[in-house]
Amino acid sequence: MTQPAKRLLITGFDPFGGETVNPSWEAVRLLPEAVGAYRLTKLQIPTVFGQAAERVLTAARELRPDVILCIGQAGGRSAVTPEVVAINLREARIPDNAGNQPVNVPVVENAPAAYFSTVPVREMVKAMQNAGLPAALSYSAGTFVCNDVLYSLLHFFDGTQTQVGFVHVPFLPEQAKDNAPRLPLMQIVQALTAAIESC
Ligand code: PCA
Repeated sequence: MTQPAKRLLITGFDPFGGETVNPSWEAVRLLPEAVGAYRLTKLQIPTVFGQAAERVLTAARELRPDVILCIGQAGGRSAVTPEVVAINLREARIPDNAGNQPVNVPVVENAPAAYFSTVPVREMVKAMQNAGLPAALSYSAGTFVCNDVLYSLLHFFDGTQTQVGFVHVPFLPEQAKDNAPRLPLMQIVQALTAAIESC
């Protein structure tokens, strides 16, 4: 078997907000080394404003990926949700893992208000649904570190061939309290696999 020719850099975050796991990294870890047309390079990034995007950019400079797909936890969501858009705003309800809690601060000074994701988000949703998994588009990545990473990368790679996307995933069953939505880890892994196959 020949190796897939295209390169995908895929990231997950460390736990934050008092959690002991982050389903994004747990799922990324379990993905195979190759999916569809892509050879995967996996990277765990810190839930820290600025630093997270810097880590991705450093890895991307070396790897020169065709696609960068960042995965993050969105507690309270019941579906796996590709993000349509990132906005130029940092506004944190809780501190990040370095204690930063910015309010009304731009991600990048004097830059556009928003960028659309450059991966095929609608095809990704369809592929996940066809695989029998809960998936939907999301029109807000929030204003915390996940949006920060997506905005920073879309700004940096704007006008280049490198495609950038972000997918939020639900809590794992062991994280979800009371009736909070949850999704078993293997279903998150299957959903991400289907999403990558459609990129
Ligand atoms: N989710 C957070 C940051 C890290 C993560 O996994 C967010 O949605 O911004």
